[in-house]
Amino acid sequence: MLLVGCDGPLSALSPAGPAARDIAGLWWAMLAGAGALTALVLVLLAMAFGPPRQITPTRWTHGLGMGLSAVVLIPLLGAGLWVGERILPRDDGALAVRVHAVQWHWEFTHDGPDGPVETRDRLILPAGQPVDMVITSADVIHSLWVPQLGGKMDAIPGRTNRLRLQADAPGLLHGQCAEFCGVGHAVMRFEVLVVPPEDFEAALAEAAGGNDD
Ligand SMILES: [Cu+2]
Repeated sequence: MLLVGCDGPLSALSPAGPAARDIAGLWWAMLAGAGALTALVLVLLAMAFGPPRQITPTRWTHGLGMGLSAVVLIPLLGAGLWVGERILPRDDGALAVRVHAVQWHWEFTHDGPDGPVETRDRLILPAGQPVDMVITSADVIHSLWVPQLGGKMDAIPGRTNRLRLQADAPGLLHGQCAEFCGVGHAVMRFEVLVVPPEDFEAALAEAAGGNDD
């Protein structure tokens, strides 16, 4: 029942894209691993109250100290590297959106059919294709996070960071600044409008029209 609380628009456990799915899978694997280790510790604790056993020191150091750590840590490290590498942006000509963080809002600049389209606190993405966020900051460190699409990426003054996001299907998702950045941090939220790829240019044109008002 507690897991019901893990659902919702800002939950990394209800993924809506491939990177978020990988991250959620890793989260569940780590939860299972932590559960297994907790159970093992409880078993060892229970055994400690039983009669003394003859366990050689080498068995402790090699078996539990090295063997168990290797069994747990090597797959976890491997999975972490694999997932991490898969969600990195790469030079494959993917769409890019410039993301500029300002105390306390987000400015998104999309490449529209008639030039750049700037939106405030609203990111527009085409469904089913990778889009690279090119992230900068005007003042302090912020962090771009759309939990249902992927991990966080810091927006750091004087630096450009990249984060690849991909959404499965059209819909409205939500994002939030994930690095405390001052009194307005809690309200530094934004919407992610995911549209069918064939409607992407129309959505940008509409957003550009809205900006002129
Ligand atoms: Cu913030």
